[in-house]
Amino acid sequence: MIKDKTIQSCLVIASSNLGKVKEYHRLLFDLPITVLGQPKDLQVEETGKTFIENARLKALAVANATGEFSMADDSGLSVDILEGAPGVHSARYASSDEERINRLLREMEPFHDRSAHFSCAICIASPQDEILLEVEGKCEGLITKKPKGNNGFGYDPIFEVLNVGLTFAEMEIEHKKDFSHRGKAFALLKPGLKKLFKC
Ligand code: ITT
Repeated sequence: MIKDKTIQSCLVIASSNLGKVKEYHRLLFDLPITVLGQPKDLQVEETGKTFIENARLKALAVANATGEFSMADDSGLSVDILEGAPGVHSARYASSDEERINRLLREMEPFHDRSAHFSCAICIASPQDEILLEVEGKCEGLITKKPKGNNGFGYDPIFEVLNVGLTFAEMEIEHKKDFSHRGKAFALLKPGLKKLFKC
């Protein structure tokens, strides 16, 4: 049965990353949308070459599996001196957040230039296999020499926001969204999301 889009009120967050999911709950809290988690056993292969391609793949797979609108986020850290690595491979760079951070710090040891940016692509898909909305946000910064701060997730302890002087892990979730790649992407998404959910 094709769902009537005029009564759409549920949105599945197509992510198994608890750090991301927590940030989306915060970003969506003032909208009258019922936020659902994705099925636990669902694995989507990220075969895209860009963040937006991977966000589309995840959003379509989860919308299809659940029969609900879904929102996927593909994001990652690109380091200038490493020619954009780890980039779309950020999650696969090592097997835990701690090992990913250690690997990146090791690879950057010989270099003086610590410039990097975070990217976030968000895509909303329908169960009818349509991409409804897609946006991208970026945040410029520097890779620190050692981890700083205890908040957040992933690479947050080693990413210092340009001209702010704090790592994401030194910011509260509320503060991070004002600077982050995800906060910026979501700000671009929000008007379209409100139209889609008629709120
Ligand atoms: P899903 O695909 O299920 O959403 P994932 O962790 O595999 O989860 P990605 O493929 O988008 O997500 O990989 C993103 C990687 O970049 C992952 O290692 C994250 O921890 C890291 N990352 C993304 N946004 C981040 C942020 O705001 N702070 C720190 N690390 C971040």
